[in-house]
Amino acid sequence: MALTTNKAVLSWVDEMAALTKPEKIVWIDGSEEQLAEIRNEGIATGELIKLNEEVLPGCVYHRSALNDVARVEGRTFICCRNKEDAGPTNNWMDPQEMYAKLNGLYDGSMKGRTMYVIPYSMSVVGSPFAKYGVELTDSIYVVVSMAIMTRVGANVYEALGDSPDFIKGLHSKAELDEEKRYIVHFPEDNTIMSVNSGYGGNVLLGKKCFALRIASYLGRKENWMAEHMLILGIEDPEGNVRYLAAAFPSACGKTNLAMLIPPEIYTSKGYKVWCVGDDIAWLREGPDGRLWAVNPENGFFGVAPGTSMKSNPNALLSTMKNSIFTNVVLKPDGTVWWEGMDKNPPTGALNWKGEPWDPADGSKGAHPNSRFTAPAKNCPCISSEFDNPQGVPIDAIVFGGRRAKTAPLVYQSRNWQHGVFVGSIMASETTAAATGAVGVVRRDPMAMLPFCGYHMGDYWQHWLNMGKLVKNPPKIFNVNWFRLDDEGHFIWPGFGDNMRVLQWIMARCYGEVDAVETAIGYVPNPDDINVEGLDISKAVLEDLLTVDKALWKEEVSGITEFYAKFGDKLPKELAEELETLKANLE
Ligand code: GTP
Ligand code: SPV
Ligand code: MN
Repeated sequence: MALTTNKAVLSWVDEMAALTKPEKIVWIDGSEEQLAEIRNEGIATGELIKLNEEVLPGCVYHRSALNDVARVEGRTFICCRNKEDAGPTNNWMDPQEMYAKLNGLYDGSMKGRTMYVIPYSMSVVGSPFAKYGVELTDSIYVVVSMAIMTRVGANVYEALGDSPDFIKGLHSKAELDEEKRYIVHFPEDNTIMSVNSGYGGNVLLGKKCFALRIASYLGRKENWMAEHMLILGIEDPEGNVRYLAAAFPSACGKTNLAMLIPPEIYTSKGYKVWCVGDDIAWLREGPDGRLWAVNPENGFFGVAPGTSMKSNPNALLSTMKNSIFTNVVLKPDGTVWWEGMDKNPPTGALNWKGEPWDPADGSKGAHPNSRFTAPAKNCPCISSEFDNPQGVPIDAIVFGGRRAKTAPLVYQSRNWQHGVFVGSIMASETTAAATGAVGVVRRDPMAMLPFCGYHMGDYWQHWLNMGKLVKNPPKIFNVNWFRLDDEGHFIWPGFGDNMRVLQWIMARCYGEVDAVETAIGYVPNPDDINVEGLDISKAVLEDLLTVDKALWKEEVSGITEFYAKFGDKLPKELAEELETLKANLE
């Protein structure tokens, strides 16, 4: 039975049901009883596999199709009326043409299946940041995942009342045909349509589709920002907590940084790090003129490989109950494994494809983009402010990517405008989070290349405008944990030791430490990075902090080429910053 009398919801559900022709419609109310029933149905059909109840209570395993294990950027579209508004970095098609094409693909796609109607909120229901969505899907995996990743419940209908102001999301697995796979956004219609996929980032429509692509478009109209950022709080021994938000491209360390455990020299003094979010931040000016942020999600969809009790215990502990594991190794005892969890690959297990797996044959057991889906509340270091509807005040914005060379361990921009430039020139090696080549350096401005729902030039202008609108904006930094030595090893230890860099960043925000001005911005005095308890020589640290002018001149040509794509949509402030950089390198 329908759980709402909202006419816009009812007529849209009717219309989509007439198109996709499901056998029945189930209205999700968010109750544990209903979810348990649906989970059991998924277990009965094999869509989900129940895991060991003693070790992993409430957990299930899921495999996506072999051709369907990552985001598909080439098949992701922004369909606004004017092609120009989507910009040079998005795929575009005329909305009417795209609706016609999709209607063909959805026609009867749910025959013999159930259509689930999922009401969900991004951010706490009733928060000034909150936005509501309804996702229609024929996938039980999507229902149980959305119930972890977002706030699902009939209270969303109450908050919505009679308003048509919700994001429509239609998802159908259809035939999982990769030639007919489309992830489409109609920002002018508040609509998302996803078809022929079952992979998280393509089908959990609250996440990248809504909370980044649609939300970035809404944020520009409504003077706020939707960003691919983690949010964390650093508590000092006196109990003050200061927050920062950091944008790194997919699989470049947001989850790891957001949950970091500081080195012993910090914990022994009473420092703590609290996680507010690991992937998405919505930011707006607060009443005090600072920039405040919420994490609109309710769970973590994290990269499994490399997650261990050594590298990220907080993430691993988050997955110990009521979680979903996708495309990892399934052990005979009903537990899971992945590369980097420990040094003991299991025998007698099934690999991510569901085949008997012999670790000795050299193949990977888990897919490199295998993931866990875990409730945020499970995280031992979840912030007390996680559910605060007002969010947290942000002192620093940090950009970063995977760069073998060029980018130093950390540097600070000279001011907001220069900081926007620093974000706009971000580059990083591609990872397994999206289909295509891995390890290729590409420009990924603000880590939003695959997620900006409109013209990237307008997006940069919006960033510049926000710096003027917000009376007391955060300071902007750039980090790089991924510099390699000549043998191809990471020079910086990373993970928990990144706390040493965060401490310098916070000290800069509060005017507590000096810095050295270079061509690209302010770099730490090597003595100001605390390396106590770390086996790293001063020479190596100096090397990590060097700004190699020859490499940066190459960088300038790369940026010039990239900026040329944006024509007269490139904000003049950014063109000026590029000129300044060029001059500084002479
Ligand atoms: P998405 O969920 O795809 O947006 O990714 P994410 O940014 O949250 O990435 P995540 O934290 O899951 O990290 C992905 C990979 O980066 C893992 O393989 C980690 O082992 C590696 N990684 C994270 N932090 C560090 C670090 O400080 N140093 C090094 N060398 N590797 C790191
Ligand atoms: C990313 O790729 O940046 C992710 C995973 O966080 S997905 O939800 O698939 O986009
Ligand atoms: Mn992400």
